[in-house]
Amino acid sequence: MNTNIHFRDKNLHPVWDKVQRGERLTLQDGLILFASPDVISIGKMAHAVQRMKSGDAVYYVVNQKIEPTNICVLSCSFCDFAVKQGSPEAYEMTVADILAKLNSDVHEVHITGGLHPDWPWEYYVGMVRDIKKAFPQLDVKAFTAVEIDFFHKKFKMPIAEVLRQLYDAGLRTMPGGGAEVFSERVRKLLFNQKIGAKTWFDVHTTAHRMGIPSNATLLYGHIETYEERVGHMLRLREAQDQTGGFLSFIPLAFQPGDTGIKPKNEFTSAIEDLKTIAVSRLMLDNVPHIKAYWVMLTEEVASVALNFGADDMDGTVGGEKIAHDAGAVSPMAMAKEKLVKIITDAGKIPVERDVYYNALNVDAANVIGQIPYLNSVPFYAHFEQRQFKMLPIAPRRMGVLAQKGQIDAGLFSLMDYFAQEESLEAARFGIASRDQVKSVILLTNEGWRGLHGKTIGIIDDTATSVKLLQVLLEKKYGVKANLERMHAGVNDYSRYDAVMLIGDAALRAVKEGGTGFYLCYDLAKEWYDWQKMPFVFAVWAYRRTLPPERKAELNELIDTALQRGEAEIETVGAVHGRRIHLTPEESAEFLQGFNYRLGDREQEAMRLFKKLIEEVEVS
Ligand code: V47
Repeated sequence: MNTNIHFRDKNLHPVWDKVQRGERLTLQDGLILFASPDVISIGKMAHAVQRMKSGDAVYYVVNQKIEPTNICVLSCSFCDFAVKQGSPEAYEMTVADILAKLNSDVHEVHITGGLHPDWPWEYYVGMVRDIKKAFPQLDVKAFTAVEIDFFHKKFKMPIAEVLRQLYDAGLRTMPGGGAEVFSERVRKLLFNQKIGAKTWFDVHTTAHRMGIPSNATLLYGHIETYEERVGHMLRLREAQDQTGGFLSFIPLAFQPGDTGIKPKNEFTSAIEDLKTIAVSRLMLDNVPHIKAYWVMLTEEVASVALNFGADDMDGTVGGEKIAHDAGAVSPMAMAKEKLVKIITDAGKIPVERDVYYNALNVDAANVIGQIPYLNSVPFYAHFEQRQFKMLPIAPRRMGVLAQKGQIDAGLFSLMDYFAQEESLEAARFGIASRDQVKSVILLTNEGWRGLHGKTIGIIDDTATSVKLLQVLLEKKYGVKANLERMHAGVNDYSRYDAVMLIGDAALRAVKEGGTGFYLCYDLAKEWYDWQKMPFVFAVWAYRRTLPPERKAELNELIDTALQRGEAEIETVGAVHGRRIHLTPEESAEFLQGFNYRLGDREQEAMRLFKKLIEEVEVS
């Protein structure tokens, strides 16, 4: 990490050393962070981690919050939203009321509400199904673990069955609410009728295993201690190690309102909010995104949080009531243009996303697409950005954004470069195998020829490796199989006869196993054994319309960064590698398997592959 921090609090030194080495922080480290007055240094550490994970990207989604009813069988003391049936403030929405709040610009609908004593199961399933039918472009993020557990008990169905029926109706992710604080002490005092940590985790991990990713929240700033806050993060980190299904963590600042827990105007301070965001980023090393939920933080604090570890602003959030009923002073919704401006003003790239954090649109100049895998680290570790901004993005998505003219340069998947040769100019840098790579793999229990007519799950990220697989299947082995893309979060492979993984996901599967398959084919090795050629996976390319001096500058920046990266090939991947559980030696050995400069043999290999894919496409 190329961040210099001048610590005022010397107690933070050992914590920073650990962060730089990619080592995990402990409960004690978390407490040191919360106890420290050196908020700026904590923010800088968190920002360095944020940049390693998300580059300059800050995500948002055009979303609508729907709270179908405020009638709730529970009475949690921190909640000013819920009322009892018959109360003058009670409301109930019909599906028609809900549909009237949505439109074709919305990408995500976030549904949570009170636990209604009378509504039938079919109402909930029908709500999701009807929303999806009326607005197919929209992704449904619905029902907290508290609601799922309520359905499980009320309708006498196992949790997995509740989730399966909702998934079949169109639910794709779950929100992170209802976690509050994973502390029995706090639960007994503030929400003793509500589910505890065990049930919350049971619901989320069941969802993850079914391919439904989710978020996690922490309600802070009421009666909890720092130890309870950090303990909460550690429990989440542990669960994430098991399933990998949490997409984002959202610290929710307590809004006192009329709850009586704190005086009405005793909001959390901006310092407390920023510290909590930063500590979350530092503790939760395995959670991809930290959300600055502007509704509860205020727009001003949320915008500063974008340099304190947060890389997600949630979204436009039309229709929110839970926080506003408890006195939140933020507006009821934010225009997309305003979100974009806040993110731009923070020096970041506004990235409009879907529920899985796939980038749909970026709205900035001088954006460089960055492949977020270990194999690309030698390009980026010493890349001096100057006026450029970095967007880590899966190879296939980078191609889509380049096609829209939203990316100026990047390490493109070879197939995307082939498809856009007219608008993209290649440099002589890229990622090529020598013989094997270990990070483009086919996992199966069949030999190659046994895969004829079978279904192969394909990781969603890939543009080129999927073509390499097709070429190998059809031209090398004479086999035709059904290739089916798996969406993000799928880690139950039992319905596939084989799966193809790339990048860090492949490296982890090779190292840790547990995929249910015992054969592992390295596609680069398969190619090499067949053609005695390297395989080019990715190529650096620039938009042809970039001014020549900009292209020359980029060429020089890449070359200089790569010279340093290659000189340090033994160590440059150690921190990234540790995140995916590789030892520094394993990371070094892995990186040594690539050529990063594309010479004549690589050019020849590219031409050969192009010819073969044309033949496969024709046949
Ligand atoms: O679980 C209730 C909290 C949560 C108050 O997953 C309060 O993307 C502050 O979970 N002050 C619901 N918070 C909101 C939520 C959420 C929000 C944004 C994004 C996502 C996501 C999830 O609101 C509840 C509870 O923890 N809450 N009352 C209050 N007075």
